[in-house]
Amino acid sequence: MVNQRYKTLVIQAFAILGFILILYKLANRNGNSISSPPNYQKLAESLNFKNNNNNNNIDLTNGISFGTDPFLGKELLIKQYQKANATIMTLCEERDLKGVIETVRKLEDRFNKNYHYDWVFLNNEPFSDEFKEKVSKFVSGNSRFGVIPIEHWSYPEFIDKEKAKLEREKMENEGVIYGGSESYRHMCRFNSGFFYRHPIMEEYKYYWRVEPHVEFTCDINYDPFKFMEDNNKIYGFTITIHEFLRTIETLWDTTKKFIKNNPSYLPNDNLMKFISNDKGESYNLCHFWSNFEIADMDFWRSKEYEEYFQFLDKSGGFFYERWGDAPVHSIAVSLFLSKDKLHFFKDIGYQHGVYQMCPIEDNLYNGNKCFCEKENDFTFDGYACGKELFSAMGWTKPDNWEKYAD
Ligand SMILES: Nc1nc2c(ncn2[C@@H]2O[C@H](COP(=O)(O)OP(=O)(O)OP(=O)(O)O)[C@@H](O)[C@H]2O)c(=O)[nH]1
Ligand SMILES: [Mg+2]
Repeated sequence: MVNQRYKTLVIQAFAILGFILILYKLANRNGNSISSPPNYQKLAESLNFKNNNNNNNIDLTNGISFGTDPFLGKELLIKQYQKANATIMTLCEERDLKGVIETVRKLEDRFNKNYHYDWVFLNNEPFSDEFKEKVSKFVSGNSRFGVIPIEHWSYPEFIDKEKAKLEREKMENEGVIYGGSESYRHMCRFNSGFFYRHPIMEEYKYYWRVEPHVEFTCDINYDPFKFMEDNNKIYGFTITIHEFLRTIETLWDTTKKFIKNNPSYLPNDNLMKFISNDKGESYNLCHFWSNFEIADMDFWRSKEYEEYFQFLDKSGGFFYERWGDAPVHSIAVSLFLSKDKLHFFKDIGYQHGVYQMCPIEDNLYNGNKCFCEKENDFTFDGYACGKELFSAMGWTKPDNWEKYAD
């Protein structure tokens, strides 16, 4: 009898012990939360992420998106991710506060909340503490605020200010957009030849230029900076458009003089066909709309571009006409780069003012949760330069392009 009770007790004890053991195992499998701290490195490796040899970071460019893995935790993945040496950049003024926050919230929502890239704000005047505080709250990376040195935002000594004033008045009377604006000209010249020399920007290689009040209409489920780096791209864009001839009347002749002096700066496989319909005789006014740019600043810092900018600057066209940084950048990348260094971000839905790029291919539109009307896509509009671009690049247009052209 006693023996029987003893046996039952032993069996019960083993059953309880077994039950505790099973519970312990289960707890360990479901989140590592009970006994020991989780080994995320091991977990990540077990999920087959590529290990980056030189720094032991995990390369997730071909992996999952950060927001989707409840097992590893987003923050941890972000910490281990090897980001590109890159920053988002916005040139703006104090009065742009609302538009800046609007833009920041949109790009954070669609992209940067998963990557935490820095965001540099530049101004020709100091930002107030209030502006900095209010904006920083919405940036998931570091917010950095820089004042532009006066020599990057003023008249060089070779400019005749009286002549510049007369030309501005003329353009204003003709109703040319921003024709009478002095600050617009400083802005265009700064964006053409100086932003990448700002001490804060000098710390980075890649930048993504964004403006106040713009829209990002699709999710960006990968890192465009890493894309640029991994694919050796130098200049990325979303929208092409024609320039107003009146603002750049002598830009092409000045460029032709520069080319004549430096023919070796033009690789054979450049994109001259995009900007000229007659092998360089004249400019067809096509350019990449530079309010959106993802690019490698080493190009702007190169000997070729630096000499080109200096040559243009000396001719005075930034002040006597109203040369925009968009045609200047576009001409330079089209002439001095092999065309495979350029990239059309046809998946990044983007709107600036009345023009937008809305992905017209179904897989992109549906896969990236786009919130835009394909009918409004500007790519193949007559005033855009999509047709010139696809032809110059030798690309096949999407099957449905005619449906969205006009
Ligand atoms: N700090 C500063 N930023 C400026 C100034 N003028 C323009 N910007 C910025 O430079 C960029 C381009 O200026 P915009 O006025 O948007 O020029 P735009 O895109 O050609 O013209 P819109 O079609 O009106 O947008 C924007 O990011 C502006 O915030 C200025 O005087 N000071
Ligand atoms: Mg703008």
